[in-house]
Amino acid sequence: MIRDPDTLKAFLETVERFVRERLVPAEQEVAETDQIPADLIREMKEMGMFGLTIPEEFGGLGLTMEEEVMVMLAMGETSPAFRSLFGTTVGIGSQGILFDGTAEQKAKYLPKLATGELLASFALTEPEAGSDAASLRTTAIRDGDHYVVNGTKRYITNSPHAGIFTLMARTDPNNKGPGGVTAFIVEADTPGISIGKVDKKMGQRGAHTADVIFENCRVPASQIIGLKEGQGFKTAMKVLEKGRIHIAAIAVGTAERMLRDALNYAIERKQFGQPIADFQLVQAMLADCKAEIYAARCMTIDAARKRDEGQNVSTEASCCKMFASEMCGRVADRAVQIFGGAGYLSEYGIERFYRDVRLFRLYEGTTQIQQIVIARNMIKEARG
Ligand code: COS
Repeated sequence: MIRDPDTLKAFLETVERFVRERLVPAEQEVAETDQIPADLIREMKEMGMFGLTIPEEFGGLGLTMEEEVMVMLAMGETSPAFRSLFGTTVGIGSQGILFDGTAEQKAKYLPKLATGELLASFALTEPEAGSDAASLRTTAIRDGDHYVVNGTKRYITNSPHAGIFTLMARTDPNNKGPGGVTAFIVEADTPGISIGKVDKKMGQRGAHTADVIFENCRVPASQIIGLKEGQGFKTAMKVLEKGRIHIAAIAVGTAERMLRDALNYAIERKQFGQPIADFQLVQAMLADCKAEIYAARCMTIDAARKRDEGQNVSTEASCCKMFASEMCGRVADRAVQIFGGAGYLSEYGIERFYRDVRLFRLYEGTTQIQQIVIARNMIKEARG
């Protein structure tokens, strides 16, 4: 749902200009230094990027899902690391508080998240619990009016910078399934929390992930999201469902950028006396990319609109996350192919995107998890 087309258009133009004039020129520097310059972070905060999804009453922009998709399509036009900087704060890190938190929890945290004063991370994955999220082993054992948390969370995006964690921990050791999991808001400066060394990744340099280790970390019972034990897995699933539409949009946007770079290169690069864009085998690759991007774009917008209408979009969210991320991988591969030998050299930038987008097929649910969600929903519906 687009609430006011003129307001959205003006905001999108601001984002597009920022991406074009400030972020694209900084891509190589970020890749080399693994740091996003402080002035760019400040500008993103000023633009409201950390508050995209936080309701206006808490100081954010309160974008609908469809509006958020439009912004992510625009952000896709540059290195995914820039999106990642605010992605956990507008997405998986904050939305659990918004969906299931108490009025006090929302009032305390959402305004600071909206301005970017506070960054949020989502702490679900563990060394032994990834796709099988319900098997997580981190424990939170009640002790008076606190819970004592012990365990390790892995690959936690933005954890070195986070002010709060949306933490999923097992409060009922006798319940090894999803019902034993509770979601907490844990402030990062709580004694007993330490952050591991920043992971060395295949791509997305500038976006930082690390382990988060909890050792006898005492968290007040008042920090349970919604004050209800045993609801954490459902909160996590709801958050991830929305996140999957967001990731689909960023995958579409990034694919569009790679295709444009490949098209421009194909028009400039001459072989056998003519631009390689005039060869039909190159044209086939360009056309396949265009059609697949168009399909993923339509799917993502459709899923967003249905979610805004209040429909259950579990299946659609997984369909568009799976299709868009896999499509983005194919586009990246063809783009490198069109660049030929230049595609393998870092100075042309396309190999960086090729590595960066590989993550889209993995995080917020692998392609195989999306397949499981889609098929399970189909079977459930058919059985009635
Ligand atoms: N919204 C609301 N509730 C949901 C839900 C959703 N999208 N998905 C599941 N639930 C609920 C179920 O309805 C069920 O509730 P009841 O017990 O009341 O029936 C409960 O959550 C457990 O669901 P389910 O039985 O499907 O859990 P499983 O352990 O079988 O796990 C998968 C399901 C595999 C889909 C889940 O573990 C998953 O999504 N894994 C991937 C995790 C992931 O994306 N990790 C990325 C890390 S963060 S970057």
